[in-house]
Amino acid sequence: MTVDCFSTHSASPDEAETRPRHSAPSAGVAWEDGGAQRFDHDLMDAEPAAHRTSSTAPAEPGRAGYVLLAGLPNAGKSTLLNALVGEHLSIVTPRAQTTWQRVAGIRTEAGAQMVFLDTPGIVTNPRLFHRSMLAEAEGARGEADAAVGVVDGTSPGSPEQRQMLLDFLGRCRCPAALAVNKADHRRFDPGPGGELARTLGVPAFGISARKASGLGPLLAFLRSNLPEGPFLYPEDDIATASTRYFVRELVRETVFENFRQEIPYSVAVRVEEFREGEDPVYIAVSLYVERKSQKGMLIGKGGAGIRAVGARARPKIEHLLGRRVYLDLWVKVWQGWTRSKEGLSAFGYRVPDDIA
Ligand SMILES: Nc1nc2c(ncn2[C@@H]2O[C@H](COP(=O)(O)OP(=O)(O)O)[C@@H](O)[C@H]2O)c(=O)[nH]1
Ligand SMILES: [Mg+2]
Repeated sequence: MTVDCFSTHSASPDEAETRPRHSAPSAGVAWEDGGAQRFDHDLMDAEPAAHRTSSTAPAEPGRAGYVLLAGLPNAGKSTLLNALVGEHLSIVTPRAQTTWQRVAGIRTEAGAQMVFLDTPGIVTNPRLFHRSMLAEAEGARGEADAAVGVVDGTSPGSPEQRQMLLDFLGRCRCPAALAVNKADHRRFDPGPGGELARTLGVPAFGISARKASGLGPLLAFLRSNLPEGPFLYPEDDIATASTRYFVRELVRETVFENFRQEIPYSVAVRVEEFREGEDPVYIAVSLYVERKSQKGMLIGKGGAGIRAVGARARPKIEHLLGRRVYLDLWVKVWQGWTRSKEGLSAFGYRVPDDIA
């Protein structure tokens, strides 16, 4: 396997803050060519969950549970998760099907803890890749204590899509509500969403996930419908996944920002090394494409394409970690990974039950 390596690192180490929450050092980019790749350890998910500060699990009585966020692609599910948790946890792009795994974000308030599960959009595409994502959404539905169907108030979707959403939400065995999203948009029309809610026999709430407005009544509904019980996670936690997971997602999000057409959907990202003990933190990330021709496109002329990904992803990762980062990006080919169950499972995608 041929491998290309590209590194980006902080240009001015001395300027780094201990916790650059909103201002990361400016991007300086170095490009290195070639080099051998090591796969000697895979620490995937070996680190503790992302959290604001460390704490011990609380014993506060109250309500707690998992809340499913489900809907058609582009409805605003990931934007809503981020608004509910108050952090950028889930990838948001104007393009469909960028969330591929459930992303859990935690909101803890006095007496209630909600673990929101952002899921891939509901689609009926026979390709294994899309079926994998639908299986992920269905799996999350099975675990939910409450569900929010997110609908795009500016675009009702086709009759087939609406039926699919109805079927999907109709199979929830828990209290549910609809969030009719994008109320800030001039083309917002709550009509079709309201009709869907009536058909399902659930309440509808008009919201704007982008502006984080209208969330109060939705949250009140969820709070009163969650099971009584102790909190599931420490109060300060905002996510259940490891830092590595978010590093991977930030690189993937950047590929979506920088590339058009099929490239982003063909890229699987894997964190190969994460050396927190070093300053800057050393992170090696592999980007797998499906075909040799895509490798050339991702790398770009003279490495410009992949360097741009590194330059844009690195400040996001530095913001997440609050540390300076040396980011090594490696581009590799895994022929047809989205079409094989070995490829899907190697990158953590769910393999639908009927072909597992
Ligand atoms: N105007 C407006 N746009 C939104 C809102 N919520 C999401 N969007 C946009 O809709 C697109 C899809 O959002 P995303 O959260 O990725 O949708 P998902 O596919 O359901 O996860 C993105 O371009 C968002 O910026 C909203 O409340 N108002
Ligand atoms: Mg999404």
